[in-house]
Amino acid sequence: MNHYFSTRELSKLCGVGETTVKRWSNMGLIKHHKTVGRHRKFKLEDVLDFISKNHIQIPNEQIEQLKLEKQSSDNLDLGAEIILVKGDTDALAQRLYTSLCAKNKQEVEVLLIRAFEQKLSFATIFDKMIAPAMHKVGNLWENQKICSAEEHVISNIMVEAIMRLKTRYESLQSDISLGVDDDYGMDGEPTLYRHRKRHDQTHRIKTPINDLEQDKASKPKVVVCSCPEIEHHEIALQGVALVCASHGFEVLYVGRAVPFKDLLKFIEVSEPGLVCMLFTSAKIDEMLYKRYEQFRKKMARAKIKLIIGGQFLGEKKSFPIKSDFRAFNCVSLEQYLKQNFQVSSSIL
Ligand code: B12
Repeated sequence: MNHYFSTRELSKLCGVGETTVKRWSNMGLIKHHKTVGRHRKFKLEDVLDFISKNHIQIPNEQIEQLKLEKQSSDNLDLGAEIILVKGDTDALAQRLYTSLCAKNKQEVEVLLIRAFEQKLSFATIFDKMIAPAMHKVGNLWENQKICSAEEHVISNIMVEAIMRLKTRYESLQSDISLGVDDDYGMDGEPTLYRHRKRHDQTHRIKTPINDLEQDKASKPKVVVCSCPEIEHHEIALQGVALVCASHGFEVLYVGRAVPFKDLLKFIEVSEPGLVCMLFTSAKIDEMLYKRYEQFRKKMARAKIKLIIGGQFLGEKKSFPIKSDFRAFNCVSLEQYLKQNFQVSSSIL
């Protein structure tokens, strides 16, 4: 359940119509906030307050459940929640950075999950929140304000929070497939999630995605997400994986520092439609460049699209890294996917 209620959710809880809830909020009986899309949202705390002051009859166990949820949401103060409701991504990035520096793991997790619940896309969460916050952490390390060990702890907190976000997303996906997504939507607006088709219970992605030029079959496109050899930065790759998954791709996440020969073997058996590769700081010397070029040419021959992205801090002018597409960030990846593949509908 969200920590904010939509008008519809609140009307269900109180057993009244949505118009009644709107009237209550217009009369100031219950406080509301507006989302970026100008929908009303009711904070859990205000709902509890309203229920008790107005003696609304709600089963005890439901009240207890709400109180439990309130406890778990209390670690994020109202200031941060308002930022989330307004979708102020700069303030969100700053807030994330502060929570990371304080090593406040729970707050980092809550921030990401709330951002997701407020319908920020994975691309926005990574481009506008995680990247700026992590770049600042990098500056702290570069200026010796934090040591390597501290930077590692912060990175691990970030990675764990992303994993939580992924789990949250996946559980929502399986709820949808089971048809229990009815309450997930704002103020009666049709939720985008409902456009998704039901699917079988395997881990394969359900949305039909078809390469424009090729097959129109319902088989999902497979994407392999990998770092090249000697590249240990992979946080952005986790964002790439989530962006692809949320557009219906089946993601095979290979991760950090994979030798090209091993990656090739894996690609032969998994037959992806595209490969996304991250270049943050991998130093591109002549030997690595040769191996990469061989890999790239094999991808081209197999008609597998190769998308690269990252900060390219180790790229040399003499060894320019070629690909089918160089993504500037996750939003540009999203645009590329939409232009080159038939993505049924973004679920975010
Ligand atoms: C976290 C971190 C680490 C962690 C990584 C943990 C992990 N699990 O990923 C650890 C501790 C392992 C690490 C190790 C090292 N690090 Co480091 N690290 C960072 C740090 C602080 C954050 C990186 C990050 O996660 N950013 C968050 C992501 C989301 O942002 P992003 O990379 O910009 O990605 C965005 C876009 O570029 C794009 N994108 C990125 N990749 C891709 C890929 C695709 C396919 C697409 C479509 C898009 C895309 O989308 C993202 C969202 O907008 C950076 C600072 C920085 N400036 O980034 C330093 C930094 C990259 N590290 C640095 C260094 C020096 C190192 C080490 C050499 C340190 C050492 N002596 O051991 C090693 C190198 C290891 C190696 N061989 O790879 C330097 C690199 C300097 C340089 N010129 O090369 C940096 C810049 C720090 C600094 N300010 O000096 N690091």
